[in-house]
Amino acid sequence: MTHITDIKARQILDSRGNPTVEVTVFVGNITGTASVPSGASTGKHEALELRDHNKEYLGQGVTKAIKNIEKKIKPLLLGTDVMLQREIDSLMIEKDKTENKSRLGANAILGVSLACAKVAAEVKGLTLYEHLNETLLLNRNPKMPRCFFNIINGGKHADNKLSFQEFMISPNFSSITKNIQAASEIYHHLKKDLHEKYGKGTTNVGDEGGFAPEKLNNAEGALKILMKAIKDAKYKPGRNKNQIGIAIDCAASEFYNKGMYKIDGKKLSKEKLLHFYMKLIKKYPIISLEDPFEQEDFSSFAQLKQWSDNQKNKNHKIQIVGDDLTVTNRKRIEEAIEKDSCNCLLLKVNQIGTLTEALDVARLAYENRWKVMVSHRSGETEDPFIADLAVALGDQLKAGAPCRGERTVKYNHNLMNFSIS
Ligand code: 2PG
Ligand code: MG
Repeated sequence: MTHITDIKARQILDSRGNPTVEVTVFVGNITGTASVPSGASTGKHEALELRDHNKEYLGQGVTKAIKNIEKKIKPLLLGTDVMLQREIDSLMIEKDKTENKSRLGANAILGVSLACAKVAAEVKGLTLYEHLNETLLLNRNPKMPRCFFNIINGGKHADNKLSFQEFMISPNFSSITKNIQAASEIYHHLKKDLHEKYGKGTTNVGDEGGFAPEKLNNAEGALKILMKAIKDAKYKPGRNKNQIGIAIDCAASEFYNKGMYKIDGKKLSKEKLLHFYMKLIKKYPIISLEDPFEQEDFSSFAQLKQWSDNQKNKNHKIQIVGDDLTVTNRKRIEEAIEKDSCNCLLLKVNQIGTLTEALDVARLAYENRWKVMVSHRSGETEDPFIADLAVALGDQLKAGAPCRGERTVKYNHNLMNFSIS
């Protein structure tokens, strides 16, 4: 028996203390439970997260989404074969009938979609990553992802003056165990270095577990102290094997206004910002830049990518990641492919709202020789789903700092599977 016999949903709290959706899908007495994350620097074109907008929880409650699961989605899916993920997701999309899943709520739909995958894996007797890998039809073996640890937080994720949202390190050893160890050691050296340079009270952490020092107020200051922490921890910053690369999520839409970028106290045109990135790439071992320009500017992304592709020095050929630009949405990704704006897709399941659509665009990205970086949201839960998804895709994972339970649960989950290389 593999048909859905019951669906239950409840409101739980996410890592920022806001309500979110948790769903359990039943196949007889076998269950799968999944919860839905939530972003802060959300792209304009993301699927809609349905919130109550009433007096409870400052309007952030998700009881409408829960009701939609109980009253609309459950009757629709009872009796459906849980192995048919595509059919399940299509039924919900058809019932919703909107472009951005605003009728049922992308949070309602996604909770059910992910919980179905979990129970299907259980029914098959597979791990979730094995089941997802099979569902993907990718012809790739599961593999431990390269991890990106966000250890300095700014932008919308922190109460400080840094304009760029995430400063990440990405250790490049061949084992996940060693990469997590290196990230943790660098993280603790960074804490010491911040204390020494800026004094006490500077190592409080932001939404994703990275430090958010108030006195550190510009991108180069952050890059310099990252380099110091890497060296203090006795690692080598760099772009090669056994070195530590640096990645930035600029989240540029958040500091863009009327044609200008307000960054670290200065106002820059897109041309000046492009030159600033070129300078940083030449000076620091940056391997990946996410959302360097605002979410409608496909052509500035493309200009940076072309400049980087054409560099003779292979160290300056970097990864350009689309997040707010592409929002895990097929149409936006097709536009980015056509305009040659990126070479890596940030994959966030809740930006689009079903697992099937997310897996489809991961395939589309690979067909076009892009990389895929599976990503958490700044508001997370204790659900390690994305850790399995990243292993199933065998590429890259960003899941925050090696600190705070809702982040470490993802890394720890993969450590438990470290026998897969
Ligand atoms: C991002 C994400 C996750 P948020 O911009 O990549 O780091 O942030 O979830 O706030 O959109
Ligand atoms: Mg981003």
